[in-house]
Amino acid sequence: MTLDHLGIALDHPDTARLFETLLKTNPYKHEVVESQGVRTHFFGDGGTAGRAPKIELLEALGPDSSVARFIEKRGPGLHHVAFEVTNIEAQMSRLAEAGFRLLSESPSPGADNKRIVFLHPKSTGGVLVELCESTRPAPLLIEIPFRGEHLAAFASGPEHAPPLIVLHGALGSTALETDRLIRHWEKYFRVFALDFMGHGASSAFEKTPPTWNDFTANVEALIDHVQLADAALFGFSMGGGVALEVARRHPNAISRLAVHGVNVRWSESEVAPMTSPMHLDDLEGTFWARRLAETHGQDRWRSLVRRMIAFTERLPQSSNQMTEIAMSEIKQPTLVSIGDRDRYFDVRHAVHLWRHLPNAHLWVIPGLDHPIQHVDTEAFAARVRGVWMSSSTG
Ligand code: CMX
Repeated sequence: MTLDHLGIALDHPDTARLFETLLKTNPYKHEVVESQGVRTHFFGDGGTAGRAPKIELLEALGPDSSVARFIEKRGPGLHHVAFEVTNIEAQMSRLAEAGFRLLSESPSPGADNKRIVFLHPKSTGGVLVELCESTRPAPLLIEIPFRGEHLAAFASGPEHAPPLIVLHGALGSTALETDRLIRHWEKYFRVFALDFMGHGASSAFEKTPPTWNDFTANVEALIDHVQLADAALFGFSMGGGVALEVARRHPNAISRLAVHGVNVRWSESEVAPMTSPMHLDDLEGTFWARRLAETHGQDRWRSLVRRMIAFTERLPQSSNQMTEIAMSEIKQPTLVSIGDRDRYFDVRHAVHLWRHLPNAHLWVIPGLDHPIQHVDTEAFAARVRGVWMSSSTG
């Protein structure tokens, strides 16, 4: 059993804002769970397996909701503690036998794609305890041979749904960054999410610092391996730059595009603030170092950071800048989105890109910083899908 989330009952919807300020992020999703009589707001890692516990803010939908009764009796505040389990029925039998009072005989649907059951607080020392089990099938791992090693891609969603390729950013991975969006998109698409070479579940590829061409070749290997045609393509940050180049080279494979937090024309002064937090001496022992070790492997992350510093330092070279002619060759409908508080990229880059792409929409998101973890997942994923659905591919 691992701690999955803490439930906090709100007596006023505005309290959700307090948590946005406190945690310095937006909820990654909002969800109404009619069967529990609540509206929920989730903060944290987007439900990525093995990550830090989440915070679930609970608003009662009406006076009959158990959350409304709780607030009436005890006031707002900590409402329940939820543990993730892998076999909820087995845990229920074990706990019933041990004398705990279960509030239902079988699990019911809860928020965040979970089956849930509660233990009465009178049998758990005055704390309402929830057990929850994820109902999402694990994505299928595809190992793609590439230059003597392998790339990892994760397939999920209905097999015959339209294909969608999803690309993460530099030093990120599917699990760390894009998985939370995929949980929305996999209801509508057959999603293929790639971990770039050296990143996440892909092999280390330690020999040389990678180039844009190498990362583009990673996506081409996925397209060839799965035989993709007419696919949508989403890329975040570095993945967005790669997505643009893949779309330019392969108009038959890629039919629509969305890029978020992207830049394709760097100056020296923009590169410096990107590389300075990556220096290993300063990184050791930090939260980010722990995240990098979890994401890319304890024995691999330092070497990846070194190679990505070298990659980033070369970005201002003219061969790494996307020309306006190249932009004009990307004919697919494209959504270009960026936060107006992006710590790395000026909004003007997104505007420049939008102006030179022949068929693009621009979406500047107020108050949003660079990390994809900061987007309101459900609203963002729905908007991207909406633009894809309404775009004409001519
Ligand atoms: N934590 C601690 N104690 C709680 C509690 C909570 N969240 N909710 C109620 N209690 C206490 C009450 O204070 C009361 O104690 P006293 O008798 O000492 O005053 C006792 O439990 C019984 O409470 P009650 O108001 O008479 O309420 P009910 O028995 O009708 O319901 C409970 C209590 C826990 C069974 C009910 O709230 C319940 O079924 N909860 C589970 C469902 C739920 O909370 N859903 C919302 C979350 C949804 C989600 O996460 O998706």
